[in-house]
Amino acid sequence: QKAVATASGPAKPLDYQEVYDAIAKILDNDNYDDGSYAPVLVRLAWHASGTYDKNTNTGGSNGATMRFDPEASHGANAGLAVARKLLEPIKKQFPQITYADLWTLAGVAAIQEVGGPIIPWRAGRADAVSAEVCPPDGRLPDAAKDQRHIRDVFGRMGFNDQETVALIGAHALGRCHTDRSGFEGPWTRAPTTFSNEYFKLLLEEKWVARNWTGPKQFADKSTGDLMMLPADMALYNDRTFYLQSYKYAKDSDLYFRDFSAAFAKLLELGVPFPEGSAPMVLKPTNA
Ligand code: CCH
Repeated sequence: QKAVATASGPAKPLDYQEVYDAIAKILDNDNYDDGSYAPVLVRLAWHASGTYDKNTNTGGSNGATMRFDPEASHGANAGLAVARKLLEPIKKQFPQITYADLWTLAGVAAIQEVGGPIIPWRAGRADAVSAEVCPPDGRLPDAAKDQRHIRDVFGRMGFNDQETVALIGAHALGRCHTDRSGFEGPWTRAPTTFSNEYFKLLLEEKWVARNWTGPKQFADKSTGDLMMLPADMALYNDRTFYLQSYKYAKDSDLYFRDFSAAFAKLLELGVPFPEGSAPMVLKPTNA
């Protein structure tokens, strides 16, 4: 990391644990959604990274290109201004960190602070200076589509079926908002706790088409309070995805290990880290 020289001598190098702790402090807010910004920060880290195309080595978290239009206005990114704005005071407090590092670190902090696994994280992303390197629209998955599309999109990023299923299990967290995606509701009854609940519910509940005027989505037959997107149902309808989901529903430790590896990989897709850079472990605040 670059040390900034000041009148009183060289500034001390950035301590990423301090940045982590500052992010951890602003996660809770009783007046926002289910009481935490963690889910929307996880979604920001994912959408910043999931534009990666392994064939052209374009997209991905390097650059933090979602600061610019057209990417900021891509339909898939609706609502993520909330997450980007939330992190502005942290960027002001630690001007040395790049947006690209900050957004991915915030995703790590969000997962860890709501009870998820430790995610080894690396610094070294640079910020783009203009919109020229924004990825084209349409690289993130379409929630209305089925397993063929999901496999195509995650395959383009470089993920296999097992990693794809592990990543989508992040829908244990958060909810859909009608004013963002058009869909509505949470996937689990504890949307601010990281867990394998998504897989348990996907396999144990009976899912029926929701009767409403919004886009096609599914509701649990017993209460109608929970939801699945058509793309979530791909994990039920595809045999390989189903068997992997079953493993995660049965074995929470396995799920946590696999999610950690897949999410760490996601955040690093396409990033040209400096030679010798190594992943670090940031301590959860309750540890
Ligand atoms: Fe997702 N996701 N996601 N998702 N997502 C939405 C919300 C969250 C898809 C569609 C949607 C991943 C994969 C997929 C989160 C994390 C991940 C929403 C609602 C849609 C639609 C947005 C809204 O209305 O606010 C589809 C399709 C796929 C793959 O096929 C992956 C991978 C991750 C992370 C690893 C999180 C967290 C949320 C909740 C956000 C919030 O604000 O509560």
